[in-house]
Amino acid sequence: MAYATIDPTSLTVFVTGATSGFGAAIARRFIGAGARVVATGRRVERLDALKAELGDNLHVAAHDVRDFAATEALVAGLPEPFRDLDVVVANAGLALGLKPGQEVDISDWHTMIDTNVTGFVNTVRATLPGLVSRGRGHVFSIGSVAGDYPYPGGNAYGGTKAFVKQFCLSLRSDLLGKNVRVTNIEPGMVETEFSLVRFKGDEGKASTVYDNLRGMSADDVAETIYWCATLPEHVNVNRLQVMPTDQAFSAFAVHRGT
Ligand code: NDP
Ligand code: 8X3
Repeated sequence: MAYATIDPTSLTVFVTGATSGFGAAIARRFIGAGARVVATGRRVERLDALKAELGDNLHVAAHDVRDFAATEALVAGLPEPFRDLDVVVANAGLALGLKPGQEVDISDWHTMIDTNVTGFVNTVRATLPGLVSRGRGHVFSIGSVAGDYPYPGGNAYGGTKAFVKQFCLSLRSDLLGKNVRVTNIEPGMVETEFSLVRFKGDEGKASTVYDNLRGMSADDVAETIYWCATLPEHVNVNRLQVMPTDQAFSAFAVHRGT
């Protein structure tokens, strides 16, 4: 007998950070499968282009995830047939720089924390009551291998992704019995605008990150989310770590001679 998955045409998906990278790929994946998608971000011209590409099953809306009131108003004001969300992908986020902690610009730390932590919880808090009251839903956070393993210069970025991971595990406990699933996706290197943002527009530096390796694409990440979201309702993937085959772990660093 065929394995029964969730019918994607029954789903309404809300994805933040859809003007680029993972978010845009997630919107394309779910729309391609017949779902309805609400795609958000700050760059209105990118949202308009996505709308022109993906059509009537896509609703776009601009907001800054750091602004809880704006996020809550956006969710409350969603038009039919986008109002009853099933899948929420709190994806918007960024890394800024790779400097050691003692040299970092404090505003970079603040921006990462405001976006990846405060913006993330804003999205979850604005959407969760609807999922719980409808007795069905799935929240996805985008963690990172940087939240699992430390690396030089990962400081606040890794900290924000460790927060996301632990927050989601706790949220699973809160939601026991509510039929709302929670999954933290933890990708390694994926070629998007992520490194361009991390290196503040330096295209040369950004492209060397992905030079000469079989990296993962945003489509690979979108596929893992689509898979988790369409698994039968009684299955919850708690955490899913995905890396390019050509990325792995390294030995501990040791300083000698002090
Ligand atoms: P991109 O830079 O391509 O996309 C980031 C998205 O986040 C953009 O759509 C951007 O939209 C949005 N965003 C950033 N700040 C805000 C804000 N304040 N309000 C609303 N939207 C915002 O990067 P990725 O697609 O790679 O990153 C997506 C997520 O995946 C991030 O959380 C990132 O940390 C995580 N990640 C990325 C990995 C990678 O290697 N690429 C690996 C592991 C995790 P706009 O600027 O229009 O607002
Ligand atoms: C992005 C992956 O390894 O650049 O979260 O931190 S990494």
